[in-house]
Formats: sequence, C-alpha cells, structure tokens
Amino acid sequence: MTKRFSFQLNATDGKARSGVIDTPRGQIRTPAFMPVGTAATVKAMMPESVAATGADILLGNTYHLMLRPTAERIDRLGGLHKFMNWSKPILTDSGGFQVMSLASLRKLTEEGVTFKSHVDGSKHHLTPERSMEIQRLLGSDIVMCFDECPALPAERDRIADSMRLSMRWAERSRDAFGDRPGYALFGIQQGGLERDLREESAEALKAIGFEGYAIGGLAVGEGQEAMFDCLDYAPDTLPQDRPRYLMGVGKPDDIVGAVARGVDMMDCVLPSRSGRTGQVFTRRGVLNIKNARHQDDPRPLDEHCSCPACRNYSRAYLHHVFRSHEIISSMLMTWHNLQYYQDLMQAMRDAISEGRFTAWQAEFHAQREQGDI
Ligand code: PRF
Ligand code: ZN
Repeated sequence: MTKRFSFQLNATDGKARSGVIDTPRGQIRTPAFMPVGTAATVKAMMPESVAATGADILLGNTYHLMLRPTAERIDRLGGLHKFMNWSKPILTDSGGFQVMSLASLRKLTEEGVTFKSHVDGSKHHLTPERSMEIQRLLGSDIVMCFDECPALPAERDRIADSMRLSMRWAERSRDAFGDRPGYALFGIQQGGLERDLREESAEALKAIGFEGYAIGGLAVGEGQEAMFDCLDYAPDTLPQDRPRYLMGVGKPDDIVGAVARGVDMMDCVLPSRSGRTGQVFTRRGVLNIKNARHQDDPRPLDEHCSCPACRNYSRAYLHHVFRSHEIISSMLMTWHNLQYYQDLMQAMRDAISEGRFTAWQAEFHAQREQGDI
C-alpha cells in the first residue's frame, strides 16, 4: 500500500499546536521552519549541513526552476530531490507570487499570467494547470495552489477581486493536481487584512478541500502589528485537523507570534540571506558581524549554539572573513542562522508539548530585551 500524506496533532497549548506531518519521504515535526532553497540549493549550504541543523523540509520555487534549469530538465535527471541531493520532503511554491515580485512586463488574466523572465528576458506563461504540471515534474511533496496577491496597502476592491481570482485558480489547481497518493496540495487563503474576505476565502478553500491550508498575502508591507491582528482570527477560519502554513514569514519574533496564534509551518529567506549579509540571529537579538566592535572578540557568536561557527570560531574570525569577502563567511553564518531558527522551532515544540508555551514565550522576549549581545 502506498504511504499517504497525513497530519497528526500531538499537543496544543492555548492556540499553539505541535504535531507531525507524515509523508513517504519522512516526517515533518511542527511547528516547522522550512529553509528556502529557491534555485535547487540553500545558498552556501551543503544539503547534509541543512539536515544537520534539524530541518525536516525545504522550500523550492516553481518560478525560478521553470526558468532555469527548467522543470523538464529536472524531470529527465530524476526529479528535484535527486538533482539537489535532498531526500527529505520538499514543498514548492507555485510561481504566481514570485512572478508578481520578480518578473517584468507581467500580464494577468483569468487564464493566468504572462511575463518576461528576470534571467534572460524570455517570455513565459503560467497558469494553475501549468504550475501543477511543473510541481509534478519537480517531484514536489507538498504542492501549492497557483495564486496571486496584491502588496499592502491596497484598495479593498482590488483585494477582493484578487482573492476571488485566486479561489477560482485554487479550484483549477485542485482539478489539475488530481489524485496523487503520498503527495499533498495546499490551498492558499487570501483577503488582505479584511476579516470578511479572509472568511470568504477560507470557506471557498474548505469547499474544494485540501491536505493543508496556507495563509498567503501577509508580510507584504503591512507591518507586524497588522499581521498579528489578522493572525488573531485567520488560523481559526481554517480546519483544525490540517496543517496551517504562513507563507514567507519571518523574523524570529514574527515566527513566535505566529506559532502562538496557531500556525504550524513557515518559510523565509531571512536566516539564509542574512547569513550572507552579516546579520546574525542570537538568543539575545540580532548582531552585525561587520561591526568593528567584533574585531578582537574571542567569544563565539552564541555560547548556547551547537553549530560549527559557534563551536570552532570566534567573532573576531567571523568578522575577519566577512570583511575579506571569504566564501566561508557565508557558509558559517548561514549555518549558524539556520541552526538558530531550527533550535527556536525545537524549543517551541518542546514547550507546547510540555504545556509551558506562555512561559517560554515570555522568556524568549525577556532574553532579547537584555541587549548587550
Ligand atoms: N502566495 C504564494 N507564495 C507566497 C505568498 C503568497 O501569498 C507570500 C506572502 N507572504 C509569500 N510567498 N503563493
Ligand atoms: Zn551557531
């Protein structure tokens, strides 16, 4: 019998939840953070190093991979897992959101979106049907519906029209995805910061039926307070017994606030991108390794961290290799940041399982307010 995709909730604490998503490629412990591997690599990391940080799943991108090296080529070479040497689950985003933020000369119709590649200017067409085909060719374990969303702030009418278009595309995505045991299709809620539109979107998605439900259209310029106001109700409009995925979030305090409000999965480029720009996440807050105050500092980035950057190198060394533009700088700092994010998720999973999430959350904020990193 083919192993199926399933989600089991193991504990709740307030609105925070912890559980396990079971897939044929392995288990995903939730709340889960997914490192971003846009172009079939988590930049500056070997896949085994990403796994060593504790990541159970990676995110890949339809938009980037369809342009280069193309989904058909990845399929011929045995699929994305084999191509990039990552055997655990992969979730792929569907492309619409990236077209709107990265491509030029975009033209949006009921059918889909036409755009010019940011790589070579070539012309492409993406529809719900084509997005499902690309994600199948990649071999993605968790496929996202093809959707669209405006940057905020936006006119209510624009948000409503866009949400309703995305719901029609969600139905076309479901039809095109078909029945694929062991693989999952997630719907994506839209509706900006308008509560009734979020509810309408949730009802439309639940009527279609998905293995999981994403909250899209947030972290697009509205700020943390407005995002949290929306997350105070949005997760509750989605089924209790399915994973909830907040797309493209976020900073450590965004992640903690989202988990507290009932989110199970998240992804963000922040830890990996910051690793290359010298921004370092620690239990005490953010530091920038470029700063001259680190040049004689023999201490590790974070004395509580088990990553190679913290076990084997001083802040002074990391400062030096960053300033010298040495490649190891990106490697070590990306590893550290991803380790920090995965340790954060593990700490939340433990706190939820043991019924002490509120106290844990207070301690998380208290440590960051001490300053003096
Ligand atoms: N839709 C899709 N991908 C996304 C988003 C969305 O709304 C967001 C919004 N934060 C990030 N990535 N398909
Ligand atoms: Zn570290």
